Amino acid sequence: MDKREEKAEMTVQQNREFEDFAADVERGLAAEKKYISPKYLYDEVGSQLFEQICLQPEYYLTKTEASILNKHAPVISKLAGSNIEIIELGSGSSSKTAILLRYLSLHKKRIYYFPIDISSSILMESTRRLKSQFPNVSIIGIRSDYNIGIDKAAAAIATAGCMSAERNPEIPDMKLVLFLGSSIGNFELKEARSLLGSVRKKLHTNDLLLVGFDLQKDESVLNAAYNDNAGITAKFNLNLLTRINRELDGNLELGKFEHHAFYSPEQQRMEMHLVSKTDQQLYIGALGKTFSIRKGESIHTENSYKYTLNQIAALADDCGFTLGKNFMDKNRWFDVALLSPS
Ligand code: AVJ
Repeated sequence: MDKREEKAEMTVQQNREFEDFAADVERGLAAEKKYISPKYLYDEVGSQLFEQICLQPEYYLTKTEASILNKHAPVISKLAGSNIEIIELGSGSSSKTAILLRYLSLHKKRIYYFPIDISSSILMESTRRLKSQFPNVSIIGIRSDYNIGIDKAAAAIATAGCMSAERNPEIPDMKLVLFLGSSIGNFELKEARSLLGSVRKKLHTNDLLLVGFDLQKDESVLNAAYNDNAGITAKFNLNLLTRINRELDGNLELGKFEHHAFYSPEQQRMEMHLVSKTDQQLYIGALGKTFSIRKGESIHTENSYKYTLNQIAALADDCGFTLGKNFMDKNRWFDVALLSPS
């Protein structure tokens, strides 16, 4: 592709993303219970805010998962072959993957790493950092959401596999798929099954899947994690309105909404909402439409399901995986589940 074609390609993709966002916002704001998919929280600013959330004292998830990976990296590394392809869904800053790469790169001959993320800015930043940190690892970033990302990674692997066979005989002998951070918690059980099911179809007997699950725990711990004192989670949630204003020419006033996050024991999930403080009209220029919202009515922006070990085992089983190991912290707040094709 030359520069001009590259640009044209770019525009086509950006157009499609704009259309998707506009259509999803239209559907979500017209619904009886207003909602917008959490994937739209991650524009450039949103992705940076999420990185800040991970540093907040109340947000135990990232720290706990990192400590689990630090502790068990040797075992995980031993299970992997000597030439390995790592595919990560929703790689973000890749900071937790760096823990594994640090260990794997000492012991493995050849490592390909395909980080997949929806945010191009964070993907470019993290691939640049990782390339200098791990010069021996081949890193190919894929900007995409999960479903399309898996296919793109599989295609890239096919090409990379050919390239590596030409240059050296070390053809990767296994895939390690990473789905960390409890991002799986954003999905309804049905969607989680379909996502893991489609990952399963891409894997062979010797491949492995690591999935980070946030576990059920005391409600006060959960509520604090999504209502940090510094107000970063609130900013992260409200930034969705800024994104709508910028990308869809909206007139939404951030001061007229409130961040609301709470644990629902019935649904076994954290819910995040933007609650309207007044009766108001929401005008979206790109749609040429106005949506009414009442005082106290909310736009539901995220679910974050919390799992039990039994639910994890059942999910693995439903998707054609055998649950090999639950790597957990002492408190049993978080689980990194190791799954292999049954
Ligand atoms: C990235 C989906 C795992 O649900 O905990 C953090 C996103 N939302 N604080 C989560 C999030 C509010 C996060 N995941």
